[in-house]
Amino acid sequence: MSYFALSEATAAAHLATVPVIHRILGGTSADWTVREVGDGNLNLVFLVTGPDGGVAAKQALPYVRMIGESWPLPLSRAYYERLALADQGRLASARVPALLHHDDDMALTVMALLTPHRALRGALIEGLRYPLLADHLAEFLANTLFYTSDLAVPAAQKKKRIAAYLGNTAMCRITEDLIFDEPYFDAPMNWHTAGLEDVVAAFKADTPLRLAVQDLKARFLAAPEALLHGDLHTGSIMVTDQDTKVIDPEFAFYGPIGFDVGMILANFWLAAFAEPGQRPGVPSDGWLLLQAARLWNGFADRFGSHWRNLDPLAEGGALHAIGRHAPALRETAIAARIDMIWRDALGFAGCEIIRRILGLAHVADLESIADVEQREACERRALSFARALLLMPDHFPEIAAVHRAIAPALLPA
Ligand code: SR1
Ligand code: MG
Repeated sequence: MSYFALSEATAAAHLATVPVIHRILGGTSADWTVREVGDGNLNLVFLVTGPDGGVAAKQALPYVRMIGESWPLPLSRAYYERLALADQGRLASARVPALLHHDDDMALTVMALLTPHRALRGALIEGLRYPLLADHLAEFLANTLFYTSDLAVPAAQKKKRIAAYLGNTAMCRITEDLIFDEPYFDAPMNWHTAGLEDVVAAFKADTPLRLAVQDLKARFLAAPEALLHGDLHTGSIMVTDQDTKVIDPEFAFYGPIGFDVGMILANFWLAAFAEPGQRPGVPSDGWLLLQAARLWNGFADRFGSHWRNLDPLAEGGALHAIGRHAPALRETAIAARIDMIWRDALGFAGCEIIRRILGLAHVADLESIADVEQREACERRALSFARALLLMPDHFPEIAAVHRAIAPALLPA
């Protein structure tokens, strides 16, 4: 079938041609309810419910939804998303939605309906708390990043997996431009809260900052360490009290492990910086920073455990060999590797915070602060912190040091 964009009017009839979907929904397509709920920047998302159950159908558009047809984007991103969902599903099955159906021609992926889940970003803005969230995210990150890396996968096999994702260039290009370049020059689609003009000008003129960001761009471009989600912000996470699912891996490719880790930490930190503006006068309960710490520490612990649990006699990945030839060095190697990931994550987090305030794609955590002066104050504090992450990583040898630096910014406005 050749591609056409589905609508609320046509989605049911189209999905009714897929037997597995028909079985899950029950009845006939006339009994089904379809709602298009996509609120991300790129795609259509249909929630379809029938007498017996529901599904979520995600369809790529041939352009960037938030901008329109003037910014074309290949449908092939749906192919890479399905590939990543399958790979991540093997490594962290409880943390990704079940894949039910995929159609490359229609750029359509149908997944189990996540209910009663909701997107994490909106829930955090409302001040909701989730007891298992940080552990679940640590599990997702450690499993997907460790078990696709050179620690676990033999070199020839790993190169084949890198190759399998190499074509996702248009999505990588969005990240290359929007995160690492555009916030630092007068890109036409940049925008910012009124009042931040001095910071915009200062960042453009900040040579050490721009060079630090370029170093991270170089890591992003040329460090295929593991299969990344590639866009791990709080809008890509669905939650309930008991469950966490990571969705939307359409930016997936093999890149530096610290990128995924830094993206999600940055989004927790952005939520924390937004809190005083969201709830003026209310002291922070510190939960967001606690989650960031639990997430990082949980990730580092699991990453180390996965390494220690590798079969010492198996071939494993190329970086596993040291464990066989020099077992006494293994603990040092684990600590050094985790430290490298931490350093990268700090830098990538700094880039993410800056682009979410000065670039094209902002976050609702800050944008929903109605009082412009409050918003500007929160954003100034976040930008100054992000600059410190990029230029003074030695000041933050562990996450507790980061949180000591952030804490004063969380005092009631
Ligand atoms: C044009 S796409 C803008 C942003 O939305 C996606 O979710 C990614 O974060 C991308 O950078
Ligand atoms: Mg997305």
